[in-house]
Amino acid sequence: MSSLFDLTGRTALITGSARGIGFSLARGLAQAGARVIINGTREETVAPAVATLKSEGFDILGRAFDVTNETDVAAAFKAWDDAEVAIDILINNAGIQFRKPLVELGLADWQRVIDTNLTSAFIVGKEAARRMIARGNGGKVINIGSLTSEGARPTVGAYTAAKGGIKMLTRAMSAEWGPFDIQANAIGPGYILTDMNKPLIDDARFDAWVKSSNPSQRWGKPDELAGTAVYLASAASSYVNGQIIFVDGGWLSVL
Ligand code: GCO
Repeated sequence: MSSLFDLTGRTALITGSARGIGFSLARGLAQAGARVIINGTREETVAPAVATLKSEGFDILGRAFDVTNETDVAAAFKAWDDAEVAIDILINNAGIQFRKPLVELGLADWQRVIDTNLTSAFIVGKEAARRMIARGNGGKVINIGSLTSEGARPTVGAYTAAKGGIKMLTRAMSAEWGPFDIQANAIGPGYILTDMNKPLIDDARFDAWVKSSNPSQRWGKPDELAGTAVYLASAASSYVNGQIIFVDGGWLSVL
């Protein structure tokens, strides 16, 4: 059974993995045997993340590029083609948050959130899937959703629209790529202790709301998402497709 979860011999690209949830997923997949490619927008953040995981004995590559820029993404995949680095697992994790009421939200800020949180999954997913299909060995695509893939709260409208789109893009990917033995699924994290959520964690009222809204009565930790990512990246989920698995302490299961 344990070999079902073994990622030895696989290469995983995780976007937005220089810190936060993405970095925890990178460590988790590396612990399961994968070679992992760290991505971020800046070399100054990618390099230390690569060094940290390498110092822990893992097989790590890194590349700084903008996942919202089609030219940058194509150049990254060309470089991996030339180096004969075949990506078997893609985790579309890159994301930003921008909290403002919709009536005050500027179009540029709306577009930036949609581009980073949703469009990047299309741009990077397309490049990865083309190669997985051409190689004929199947593959795994894991998109990072959110509680806001299912429900909304005020002031995070662009993020919510993007994360709702992630749920349906995941299903579209499964519909088109399933015949090539590529499983596309999503993970829906609950409220997780990350830098992005620090303003919320530090807000006593919001903190109390999070703790009272899920049966686990606490915030999740980034490392608590790694097991689900390894499962979806491995042979253990070979007949799981188009799903979103919520790792939310039970938030969406209770009234
Ligand atoms: C917010 C948070 C959430 C969480 C997460 C919940 O402002 O409400 O940023 O969006 O990050 O997505 O699942």
